[in-house]
Amino acid sequence: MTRRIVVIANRLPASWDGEQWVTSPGGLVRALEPVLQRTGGSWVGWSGTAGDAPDPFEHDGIALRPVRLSADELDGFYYGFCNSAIWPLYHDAIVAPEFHRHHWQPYRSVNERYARVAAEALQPSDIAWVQDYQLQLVPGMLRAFRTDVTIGFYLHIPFPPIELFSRLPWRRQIIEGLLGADVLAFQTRASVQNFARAARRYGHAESVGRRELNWRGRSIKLQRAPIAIDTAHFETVASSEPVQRRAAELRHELGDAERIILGVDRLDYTKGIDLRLKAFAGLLETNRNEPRRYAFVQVAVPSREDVPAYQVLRSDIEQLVGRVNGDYGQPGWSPVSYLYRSLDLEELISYYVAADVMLVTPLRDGMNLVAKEYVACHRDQPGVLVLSEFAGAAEQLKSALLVNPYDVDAVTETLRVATRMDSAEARTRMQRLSRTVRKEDVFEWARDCLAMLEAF
Ligand code: ADQ
Repeated sequence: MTRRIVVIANRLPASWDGEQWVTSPGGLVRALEPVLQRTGGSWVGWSGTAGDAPDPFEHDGIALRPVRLSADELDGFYYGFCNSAIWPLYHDAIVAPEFHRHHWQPYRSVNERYARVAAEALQPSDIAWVQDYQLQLVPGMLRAFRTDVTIGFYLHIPFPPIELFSRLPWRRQIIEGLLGADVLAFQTRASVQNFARAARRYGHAESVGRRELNWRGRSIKLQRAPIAIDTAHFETVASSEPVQRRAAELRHELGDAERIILGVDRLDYTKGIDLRLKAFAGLLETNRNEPRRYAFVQVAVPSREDVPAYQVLRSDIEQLVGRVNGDYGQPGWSPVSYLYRSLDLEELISYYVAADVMLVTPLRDGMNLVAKEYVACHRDQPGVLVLSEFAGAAEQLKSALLVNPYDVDAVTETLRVATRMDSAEARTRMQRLSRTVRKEDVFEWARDCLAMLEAF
């Protein structure tokens, strides 16, 4: 990789903790940091604080270019269009998407601001790499400002089937915005196909084979590039002495239940936390004679607390936790432990290590990194992954127990199988999963994506 890369994402890769800039956790930053440092690249994004943006500055060897967002823009662009229209629409309309002109207008103007800041940061022959659903108009806008750079776009969430996408009042503008890119990359084959169909219908693009479009005289490549994790890091931390000790402690704190089942998600209606709790209640119901055999831990990270649908979800889930514990608990013991907070990485990994069964049952998910993280933490220790068919990860993690998360009885039955699986089968399945997450880690993902852009 020799060309300079400018990443354009909703957020900068660092946030202000009141005293200093701290690098944000997560695989994307971890994978891209070394490439950006080596090629003298930069990153365009919002700092996380509404109001005036800080001047451009350097952090960890990367030039950061903050984009200004006012509190009003944040309401219309981020909470409004991004998270009340696009997010639900692209996730199967699990919650009804809200389409408002007063959200679309700030989406457009904020996208234009990102494109302008990026255009200033770019030099001839650079690669501009735009990230995710918040910035779908940026590729087209950027192309209007700069014709001397290569433009890539990566969608972290699913691209929906045309039957859903066609509801969007601004579907043509979104398609034309995305078609400004030279390479459009998605998590799954299904998303690639969905996008190609929408581009033909609403952008009048022509397909040239399965992975290329022709649009207004330009060739546009479509790529399937499932995102991944820093597998080696998770493996190392999981086998470290403090984590092993903490995992044993957690098992004890959970009443030394025979089987510990774990769910870890941002608190989001796409994650299927409510149906999962009902499935666990089904397992308890059929095992009333062994009340303390199973413990279920649900860790939920606070998310988008200003969006009404998320407030309703939180209270629904809390009621459900109360009901299951009321129905099946005993004095001094509750079958569901519910933690509404973010955990630091070491503590999160201790939970992964402690869990016999990981229950990942989103109703729709672009990829789901939690599933991959659990596998990485169980390379040398028993564990069973139950995974929704509707997570992008299911295209790769075929040796998991795959379930339809809407079928509560089937999830209960799968949980029963998972909690009783003999250790030889569990080991074989985990070894296969482990090979996949080792081979296809986040560094491989970044290499794949950037190689495609570099070749353009
Ligand atoms: P998310 O919807 O946030 O991501 P996911 O892929 O599971 O979903 O990533 C969540 C990340 O948050 C994981 O790395 C996990 O470790 C971390 N996390 C979860 N719970 C935590 C907790 N309690 N404390 C601390 N950290 C926690 C979006 C898309 C996904 C896609 C990713 C990446 O919705 O489909 O996989 O982007 O592209």
